[in-house]
Amino acid sequence: LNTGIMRRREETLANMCDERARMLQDQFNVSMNHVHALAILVSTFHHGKHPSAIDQKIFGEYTESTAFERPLTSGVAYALKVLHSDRMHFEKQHGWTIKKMETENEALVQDCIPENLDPAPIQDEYAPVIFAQETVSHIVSIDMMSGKEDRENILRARASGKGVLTSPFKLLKSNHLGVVLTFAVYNTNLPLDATLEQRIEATVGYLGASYDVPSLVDKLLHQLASKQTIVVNVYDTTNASAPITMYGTDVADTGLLYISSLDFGDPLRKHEMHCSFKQRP
Ligand code: WA2
Repeated sequence: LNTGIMRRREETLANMCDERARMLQDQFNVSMNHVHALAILVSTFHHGKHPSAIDQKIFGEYTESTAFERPLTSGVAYALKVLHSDRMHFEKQHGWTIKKMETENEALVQDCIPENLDPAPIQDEYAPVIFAQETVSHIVSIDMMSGKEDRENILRARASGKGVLTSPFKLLKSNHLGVVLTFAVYNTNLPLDATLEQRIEATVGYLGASYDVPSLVDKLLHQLASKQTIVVNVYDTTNASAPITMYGTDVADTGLLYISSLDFGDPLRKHEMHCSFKQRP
């Protein structure tokens, strides 16, 4: 093949890949900003108003009718920070016990039927979900600190005051890998240089969004009608020597490969989009 054609082919791949990566990153950024705004909404109208102006019904309706503002998310939910000393009072008030995410029986956890879940064992503190968008109503009453990825996200969110992302993991009631975005909700306006202790003390809850990456990226790529031309894979490359596939299936290399960088706003996580042509020239 002549080098001019080769160069054009490389350029086409780079442009297509960068365009898709930018679209994914922009849509992620848009929804991240809206999840942040939801955290402020909960702070203002649930914690900042007595009595609270938000209950499950209002949260469910509001988040469902604003879902179009959060592309790529499969649902949002709010978990409360509950110390062990407040557990009894909390459970009596809500009329249910705080549930554990992990049980001996993996199948039952994935089904996520609350009656099948065990009560959370005694811990210093819990993060039970009290409000949820209809699409993730199955996580209401589950202690989010009892799941490894969710727990790490909660601890990092409240320590940083920023939106934080998990590594890809299998979400409840889903057969796909997904990621969770978390913002901490505080009961005071913390100074930018607040200490970790101040941040933990001021934390009242956690607003989180789940992203079912494969189905949502699929939807995005379909809008571009190029699925016949290029193969797209998205990776979490936080651990450079062990990338995790978030989207796509590793297919036979057709020679040309182009890598676009992706920035999902959490400096601790690294992501990349890998593109190649489906057919050799
Ligand atoms: N949301 C939906 N499905 C999940 C999940 C989750 N976490 N974890 C596992 N499957 C309420 O960070 C607080 C949402 C967690 C937020």
